[in-house]
Amino acid sequence: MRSDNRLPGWAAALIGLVTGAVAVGVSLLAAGPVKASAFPVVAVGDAAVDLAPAGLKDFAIRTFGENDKPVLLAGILAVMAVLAVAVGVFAARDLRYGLAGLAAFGAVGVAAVLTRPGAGPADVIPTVAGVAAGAIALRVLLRRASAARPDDARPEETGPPVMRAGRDRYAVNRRGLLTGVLGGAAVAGVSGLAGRALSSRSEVSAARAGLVLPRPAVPAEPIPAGADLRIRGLTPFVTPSRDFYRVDTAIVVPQVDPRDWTLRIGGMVDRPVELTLADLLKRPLVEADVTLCCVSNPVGGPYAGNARWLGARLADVLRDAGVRSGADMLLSTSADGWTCGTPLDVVLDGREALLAVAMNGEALPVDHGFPVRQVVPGLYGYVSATKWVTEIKVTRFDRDTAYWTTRGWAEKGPVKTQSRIDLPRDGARVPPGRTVIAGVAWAQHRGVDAVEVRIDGGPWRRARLAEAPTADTWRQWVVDDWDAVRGRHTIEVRATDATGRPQTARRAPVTPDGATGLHTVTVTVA
Ligand SMILES: Nc1nc2c(c(=O)[nH]1)N[C@H]1C(S)=C(S)[C@@H](COP(=O)(O)O)O[C@H]1N2
Ligand SMILES: [Mo]
Repeated sequence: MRSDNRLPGWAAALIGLVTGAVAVGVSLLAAGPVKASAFPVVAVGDAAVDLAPAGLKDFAIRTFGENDKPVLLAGILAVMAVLAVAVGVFAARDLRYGLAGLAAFGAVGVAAVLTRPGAGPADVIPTVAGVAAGAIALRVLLRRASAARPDDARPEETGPPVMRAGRDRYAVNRRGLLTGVLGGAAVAGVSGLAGRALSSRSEVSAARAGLVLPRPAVPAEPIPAGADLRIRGLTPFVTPSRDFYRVDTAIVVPQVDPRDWTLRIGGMVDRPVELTLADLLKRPLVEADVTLCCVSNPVGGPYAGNARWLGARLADVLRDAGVRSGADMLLSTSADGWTCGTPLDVVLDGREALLAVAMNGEALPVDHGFPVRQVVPGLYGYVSATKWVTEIKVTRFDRDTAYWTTRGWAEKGPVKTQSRIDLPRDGARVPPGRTVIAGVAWAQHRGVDAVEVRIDGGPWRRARLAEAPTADTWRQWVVDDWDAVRGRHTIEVRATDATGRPQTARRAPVTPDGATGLHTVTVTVA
């Protein structure tokens, strides 16, 4: 199989790239009807997220924000492109080397796919199909491109004329290569697009659209008119679902069919139960306004949002199962295997800890945990807000650990009091005169009692607080009597919670249990 007609490097590289593209396209097509996590590129990405050191998540969020996943996927594709070029170059020497390289690719893909939670044997099909298609493409492309040198041309060969590269050593059948490359690119493109279409025309979004939500047995009070100061540029009191921040480890979010969904509750309980969605919707549903925030939110950062949730009380569901004494933690697991440890006493203390089915009057968006997620006021998301939740084990902190706590984050994650300046923006230029300073502050479940602002290190001045329906949401605040004079000015904010504790000015990083410090912006008045 050794070829005497060495292809020029560029041709071998091109063949490798097209081979890789065919493999990726065909595996995406094969994964379409299976599931996203069986697409090896995504599986490798998911595995990389899980294996990455804790500091890297933090770095990724800080650097790329909510684009961290597209950036990771682009990185993986770039690495694959380099490896594909290598496959092409080796295959040009000897097809067997190229095939061995493809097989190694496939082995990594199969390993990644099989280590995904809930993976079954059928999940390797997309990888195997992709590698097989890649192998065929590699063979065909090499055949088409390799031109027989005139001295060893066999008589029956009647193909297009042999083009010889400048240096005599290399020969390439350019037309054969070109048509092969175009054909390969077409196969890759069509199968990739078809695969994407298959997976996005998902039954889950149709089922979500068809879900009929019961009326709340315990409706929330209407949001007071004074909760939203309606100042342009100020974060609205209710975050529209499409603008709600998203933080999770899923590269492609789990598609959970509500008809198959169940929630198993076991561990230290008297009566393990398994609820269907219909069971859950039969329970009295409670509506609650709750502000969620992420422990990875830097001071002044965007990872907080406020929504009206509808769900069953988690405490009632647990009481039905009969929690045994000695338990102090709920270990919840999502459909994609992510886990979360929530302090049991917090869930049972009477606050509106929910198994939520709706957000802002609609079934949960798939990105935010459809069909069911946890919402617990007063705890950071990583210890409370399990999306796509499928299992809750009643257990103990000294027996079980969860996804982030095994990666250096604190076991318990009570939300720290925070305040943020939305207006004026950091670095803004504003004209002299009356200038509005406004933002939001949160101390979920304790409530915000005061917000103060200080300019250029001067005296603290009280901000006017907007109303808040409960202690579980953030509060808007405004200072509207600042007479800004020309020059550069620094504005700081601090909140005091309803227990009377002012927010600490001491700066702490997000790890291990949430950032502290005062949000500070600098503006130029000119
Ligand atoms: N299944 C699952 N649920 C999860 C996470 C996750 O990675 N996987 N991340 C948690 C974290 S860290 C936060 S801050 C919240 C964010 O919820 P949101 O994406 O709806 O804003 O979800 C929590 N629930
Ligand atoms: Mo988070």
